[in-house]
Amino acid sequence: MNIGYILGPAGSGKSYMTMALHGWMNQIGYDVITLNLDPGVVRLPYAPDIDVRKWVDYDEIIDKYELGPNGGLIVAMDHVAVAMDEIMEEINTFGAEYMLVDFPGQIETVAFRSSGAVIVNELKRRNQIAGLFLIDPTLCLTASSFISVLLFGVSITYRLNTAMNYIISKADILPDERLERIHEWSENPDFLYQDLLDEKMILNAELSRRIADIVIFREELGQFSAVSSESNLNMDVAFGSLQRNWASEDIFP
Ligand SMILES: Nc1nc2c(ncn2[C@@H]2O[C@H](COP(=O)(O)OP(=O)(O)OP(=O)(O)O)[C@@H](O)[C@H]2O)c(=O)[nH]1
Ligand SMILES: [Mg+2]
Repeated sequence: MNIGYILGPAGSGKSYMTMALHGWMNQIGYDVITLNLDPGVVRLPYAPDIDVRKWVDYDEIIDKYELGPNGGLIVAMDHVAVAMDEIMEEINTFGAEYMLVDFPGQIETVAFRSSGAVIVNELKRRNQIAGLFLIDPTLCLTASSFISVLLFGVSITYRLNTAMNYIISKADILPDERLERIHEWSENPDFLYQDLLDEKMILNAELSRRIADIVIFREELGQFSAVSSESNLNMDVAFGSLQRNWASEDIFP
């Protein structure tokens, strides 16, 4: 099975992207299912085929262990990890060719904890994995915020050890000139560096320079295509980037 992780900071549009890409793939005729990996989510814009909430009761965990929202999610993800055998069994009953995984808003609970490693390793067993890392347009308004979110994405990618494409979400609310500038940044780190200097981000100019060089390593991060779950803009591009990474996993297992 080819598995697509849908990742990104809180509120970046993961669940809507899961819904939109699933709808788009279905329409083309692909055999695709969805997995909700967020035990704490209250409302989803789509009906997941597999939902970890079937195995884990977030509210009960919070009450039982007297935890706050983040502590509750951490313990809930531990419970998801324990249930992974059963969850994989249910996933396999579909016999689908593709699966999209809607990650929790608090990605750290997956990326930075051992229960997350158990979950992603189970998913990876005998399957090809590729990811889409969503960047909210509000984080593309300045060079420093863009670099910050890319560093976060690189950190998550590094932890998950998964091929990843970085895409801009909610393109329908992104002005054309902003998109233009992002493309210039992605073509040439000098532009990004220049905008950092214009922002007076010169506390450590050499560090900024090096970071700009690292995050704008195009072959690694993709071309920052902009997608919209509202208008379905560039769903084909997002799918194409997943497919390229699934195919290369076939070649380099
Ligand atoms: N205009 C516009 N809004 C969007 C788009 N995708 C998502 N949104 C809005 O962004 C908000 C967050 O979207 P979600 O898909 O729930 O984001 P998420 O990353 O799953 O959020 P968490 O799981 O809580 O981290 C919602 O209010 C959506 O309506 C889009 O393509 N265009
Ligand atoms: Mg979500």
